[in-house]
Amino acid sequence: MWRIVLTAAAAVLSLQYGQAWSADADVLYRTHCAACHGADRLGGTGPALLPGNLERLRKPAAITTIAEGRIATQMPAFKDKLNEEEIKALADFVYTPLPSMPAWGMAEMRASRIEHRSAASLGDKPVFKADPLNLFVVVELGDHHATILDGDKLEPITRFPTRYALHGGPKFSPDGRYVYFASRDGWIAKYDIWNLALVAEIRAGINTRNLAVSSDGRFVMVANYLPHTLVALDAKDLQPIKVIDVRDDNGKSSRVSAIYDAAPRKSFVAALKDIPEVWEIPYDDKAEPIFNGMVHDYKMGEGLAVKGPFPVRRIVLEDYLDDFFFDSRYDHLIGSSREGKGQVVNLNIRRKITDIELPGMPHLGSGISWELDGRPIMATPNLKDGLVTVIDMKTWKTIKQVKTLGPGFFMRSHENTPYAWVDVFNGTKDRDVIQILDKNKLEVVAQLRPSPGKVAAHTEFSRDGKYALVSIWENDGALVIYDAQTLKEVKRLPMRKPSGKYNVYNKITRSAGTSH
Ligand code: DHE
Repeated sequence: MWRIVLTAAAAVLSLQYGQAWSADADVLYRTHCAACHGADRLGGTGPALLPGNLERLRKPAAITTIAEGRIATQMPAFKDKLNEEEIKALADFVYTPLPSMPAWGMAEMRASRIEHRSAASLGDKPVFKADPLNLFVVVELGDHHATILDGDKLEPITRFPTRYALHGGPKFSPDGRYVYFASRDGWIAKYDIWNLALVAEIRAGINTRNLAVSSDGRFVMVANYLPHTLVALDAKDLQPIKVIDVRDDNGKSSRVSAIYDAAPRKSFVAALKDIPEVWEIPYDDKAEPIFNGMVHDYKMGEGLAVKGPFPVRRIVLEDYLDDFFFDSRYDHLIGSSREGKGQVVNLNIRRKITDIELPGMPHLGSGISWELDGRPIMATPNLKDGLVTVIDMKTWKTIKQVKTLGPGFFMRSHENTPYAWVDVFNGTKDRDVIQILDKNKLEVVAQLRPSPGKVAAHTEFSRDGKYALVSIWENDGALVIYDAQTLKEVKRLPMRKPSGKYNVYNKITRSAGTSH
């Protein structure tokens, strides 16, 4: 019965808005897509499915995506469940504009904000005995919780519920006391680790990418897919300070691929998904907006000139950036598009300085760097090919493509270990393996299978590099802790699909072996 009602309602809507999709598309969407992409198509664990968000995906490619699934994402293939006509109807449906787009500006954000604890009610010493810098925050996607783990005793201190579907690395305040989380549906949460207490939450977007915390601890900047905005929050209490409309000179708006804090530059750096530009946004109070080297009084939104906090310095490129990585001084940004084109952008002279060979769809957000024979090098796993690409960061040439058992997602190391650990779970086989690369020989020298048959993913090291923690990425999963030198298992803690884990010290000191 409900199917008939829904179908009839969809037909009425379809006629009302003159849309191209058939009534059944609405039902198909609710049955197969809504759980991940949201009943309203505004995104959930999967991205929003709206014409504005699908600009870089032409309709034939969307049809292939629905049929075959999408590499490096949780998007499954539907060709065994849906016939060609149904797949086409769904593609038409997602390219149809919504009758009206929900607004998510200052007013909506302010109304969503929850202050759980006032600063005055929180003590300024840790309420536990463990080393506050050798803690791990472990995100458990299975039941949307996070665990705070003592990195010396390797025991959980507390476990608490999080918002639904956290994604990207949680980011720490410079002293390591607070951690900030972002969920795919836009919720930003501030948690006081010393007091084991949630401080505040705000919904900063409808479909959010990630967040960055300024190196002076004053600001949180949120990158959104929907709306096309960057949102600056006060790191103290998550009050919204400014919404930056993300548009080019012609008014074309864009999703934000990701935002990072470039600490030595005292600025945030954002890459845009639908406009080939990188934006640098200084949080130094005296900064001026600059456009390709010129001070630029640039217009955005309703045509307001942007002065004051968070001026935008724009660098125009020839190609989009989906994923990127920085050198240790944040002079260079190494970026790639999902199509596999790599480029190096010098942030000081504000232009691309060279193209770079990155064929296997690198996951640069997971790249790491170290010194080889006195030269800085970077290494990145690839989402499409079973390769770790190693690049000389002086010449920007590929030194080696190290063959792995399959395409990987995350690569991690530590200053005190000669090894880099890489997972290979983005392929179809050997997804339970972690491979160990020798950082000097640039060869795979060992492999671990922590739970045969179960996906093994994402490594993070303890503060001193003594232990390496690996996730068993299953609902009845675990954190498997290895001695990083002997590669022997030390301990196993049951967890619910632990995804990323983040060591406070390694993050706030910007260890070259991990993401920042
Ligand atoms: Fe992530 C980090 C992009 C899919 C788990 N992922 C990041 C970051 C980016 C990114 C830009 C760095 C943000 C940061 O740390 O602030 N991720 C993407 C994608 O474009 C991609 C391929 C498609 C998408 O759905 O958005 C993608 N990511 C996934 C997953 O399917 C994963 C495996 C499961 C999930 O949670 O959705 C996943 N991504 C992660 C994790 C990190 C991450 C655990 C943080 C790693 C770290 O150590 O910092």
